[in-house]
Amino acid sequence: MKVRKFYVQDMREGMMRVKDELGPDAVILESRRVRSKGWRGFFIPPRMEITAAVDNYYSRNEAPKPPPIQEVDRGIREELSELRKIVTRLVQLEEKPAEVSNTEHEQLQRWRYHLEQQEVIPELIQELIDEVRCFINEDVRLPEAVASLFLRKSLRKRLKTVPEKGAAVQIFVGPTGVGKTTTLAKLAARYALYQGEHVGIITIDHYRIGALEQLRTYSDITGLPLEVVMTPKDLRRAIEKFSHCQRILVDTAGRSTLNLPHIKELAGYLQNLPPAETFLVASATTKMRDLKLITENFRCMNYNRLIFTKLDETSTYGFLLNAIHYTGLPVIYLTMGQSVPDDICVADVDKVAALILGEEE
Ligand SMILES: Nc1nc2c(ncn2[C@@H]2O[C@H](COP(=O)(O)OP(=O)(O)OP(=O)(O)O)[C@@H](O)[C@H]2O)c(=O)[nH]1
Ligand SMILES: [Mg+2]
Repeated sequence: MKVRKFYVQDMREGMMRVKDELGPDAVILESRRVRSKGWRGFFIPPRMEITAAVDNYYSRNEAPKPPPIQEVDRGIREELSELRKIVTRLVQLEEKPAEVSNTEHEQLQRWRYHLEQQEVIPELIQELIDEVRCFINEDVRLPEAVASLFLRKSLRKRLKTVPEKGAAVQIFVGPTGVGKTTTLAKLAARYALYQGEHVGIITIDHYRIGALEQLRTYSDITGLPLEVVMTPKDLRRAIEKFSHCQRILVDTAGRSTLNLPHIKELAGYLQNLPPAETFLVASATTKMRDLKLITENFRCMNYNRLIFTKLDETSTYGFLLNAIHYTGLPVIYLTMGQSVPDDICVADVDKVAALILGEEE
């Protein structure tokens, strides 16, 4: 600390000198009026004595010394070594996805748990977690909102949907009671009422009591023509008959997933038809293991799109991802209620991802 006394006329001059000579950090410790010593003191007015002090004082010629060059060098070397460690770690993570360990990052653990609750199959959960593990680790902490973008991105990459453009002939196949006829009625109304298309309906369901009445009721309400066919030949003829329609919707009888002969018999109807969109209709309430069986056993129907019904009856949505994974096919429609024609929407990747991530209200 440096302490100095200043003799000045008044406080204003004193302050200026203190700041000027000791710098802006100086503080005034004491100020008082004093007379000059000797006989002159009687003839001139008393002056002001100011005592001021400052810490870390350097005179103008005495600037603080820069740290020695070796010290700067050491600092840079330490920072470089730290950077090298981070780069090496990132490269390792990139090359080899880490195995699941007991010390899995807490954020990854939460996502794993969430995906399990959504009944995503274990192999897909592992793929997703391994993929995002590169970005989420103990060294690099990201805010939850940013980190979850990586999971969303990985999820989106695995989801497939398709725009509603639609072929002229659309066929609905799938297990019993999943909502094939109801979905057909919803789409028939949508095409005819909202898009102003000419629509013809054909059914080859003459097995179940009441099936025909159900479809006839929809046909009467909407005024759309209905054809009932008994043989594969009849079906081709009916399609021919509706050739003036922009849309021909074909309902089929629900078949038990385990009854392969029945499924194959139905597949026989679908040979030699004009190019068609064939929808595999499945309920969101289907057990995970059964879903795989359905996708396999109905393969002989050559379905090329997926429709999921009864989303209003579940709160787990992993099946959407699982079904796309099992089949490699896109989901086109989702239905979420019994109301015709309202309870249906075109599936889109963001919506499906939001459902699986639990972000959809
Ligand atoms: N909650 C709910 N129920 C639905 C949905 N879609 C259809 N249903 C109901 O599911 C039941 C069966 O529907 P259908 O359309 O007859 O099913 P299907 O697949 O044609 O049945 P089969 O022809 O016997 O194989 C009916 O009670 C429908 O109202 C949906 O999205 N949500
Ligand atoms: Mg039906």
